[in-house]
Amino acid sequence: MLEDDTATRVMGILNATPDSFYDGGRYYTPEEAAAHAARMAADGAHILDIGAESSRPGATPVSLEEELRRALPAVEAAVPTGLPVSIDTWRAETARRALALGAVMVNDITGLRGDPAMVEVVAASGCFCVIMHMRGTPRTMQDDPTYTDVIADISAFFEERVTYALDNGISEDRIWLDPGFGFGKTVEQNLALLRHLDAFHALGFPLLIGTSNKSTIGAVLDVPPEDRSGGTAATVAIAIVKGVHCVRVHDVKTMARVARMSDAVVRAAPRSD
Ligand code: HH2
Repeated sequence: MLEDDTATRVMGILNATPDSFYDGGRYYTPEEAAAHAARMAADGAHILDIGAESSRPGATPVSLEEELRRALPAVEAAVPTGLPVSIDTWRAETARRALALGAVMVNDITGLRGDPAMVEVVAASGCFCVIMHMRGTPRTMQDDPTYTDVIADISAFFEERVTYALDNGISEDRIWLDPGFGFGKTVEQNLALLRHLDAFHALGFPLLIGTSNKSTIGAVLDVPPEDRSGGTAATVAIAIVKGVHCVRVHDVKTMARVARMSDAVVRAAPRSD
């Protein structure tokens, strides 16, 4: 999925949820999901990420049955675009069923901690896997998030999780890491994460980040979710300067342009003079 390493990958978000903080309720039916997937493909997405359970702070988990009912038709709607499809879930059964329908990546916001069966599903399928950092669960993650050193603590978490993944049969070349912008971090900690994103390169895995329209942008700019495009663009450009491999975004058309423009500056051939 990273064959041509000159371009930042754009992961388009498709939330088949009624309650996501930004696009809740918009792509709920299979027809809406298919139309949105096709639009994101036309707009320059490289990967489509399907989620069926909101992870916004304080969100209540849905049942497995409900997650399957929402996610599987959306995966079926996204696969025909021909783009790699990622399933945003922490449940092994949802991952297994989505992979059987053609998904090729599991995006697990719990970093393979939410369901003990997940590691085996990922290892057996040979799919890609995003290991994301989150402190606590979506319900509890914003209760007084404290770290000794946010970057060092997340790095230590990644080291432990990567060891777990490798020990359980996931191939090294299938692992991507995501520091979890907005997951159990204060505004200051989220900004520090972006500022020091390059520190995670030492671990040797592709990096993904999802800043799109999140509340840290709202806190800095004092604007509601639907008015955070400029702030999102700034975070995407900065993440690319810091060497991220993939950005997870809602507005693919605009952010694909931000990514291409940033790439043109950052990934140009080194100066020969
Ligand atoms: N953020 C959200 C959900 N999944 N996955 C990864 N790897 N990284 C992220 O930053 C990330 C994620 C939350 O954003 P969104 O899907 O737009 O909202 P909601 O959880 O309310 O559906």
